[in-house]
Amino acid sequence: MEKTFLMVKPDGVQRNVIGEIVSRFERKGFQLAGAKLMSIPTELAEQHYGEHKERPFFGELVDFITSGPVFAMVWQGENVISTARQMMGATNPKDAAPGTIRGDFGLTVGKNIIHGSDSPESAVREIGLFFKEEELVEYNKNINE
Ligand code: FUP
Repeated sequence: MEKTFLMVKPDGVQRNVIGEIVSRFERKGFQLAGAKLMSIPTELAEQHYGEHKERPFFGELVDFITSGPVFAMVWQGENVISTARQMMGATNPKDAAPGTIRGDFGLTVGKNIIHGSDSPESAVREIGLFFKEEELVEYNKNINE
């Protein structure tokens, strides 16, 4: 079953929307496979955002994501990678449609509430960066049967 890595960023944790965000993915029909509240070490943040290393906002990105706890999650289900991205909305909350997570809760691109893997390759990479195999749980909720 397809899996993706989703993370409520420090601004989302501070704004008390962890529950709301988890609830949206649950109600959609996706299944939670792992989750933890954690502080991201600088080294992990730099690895996670490695593709942006040369961008001018890289330093701010790493500072922000390490500025407070995040809620890291693995979700699974049919087309979860692209559907979760749709549910998150555009990267810049000013362009994100109402009804999406960023459209409803975010204001600026620097603080856009949630991260989600953008491809099968980044999902595998990011799940591996944040979770050990034994932290992920396999169980059957019979949702789509
Ligand atoms: P997304 O995949 O939607 O998270 O977006 P990107 O991978 O393009 O960007 C990663 C993060 O960099 C975003 F969540 C916000 C931040 N960012 C900026 O701060 N400024 C920019 O101009 C672009 C992205």
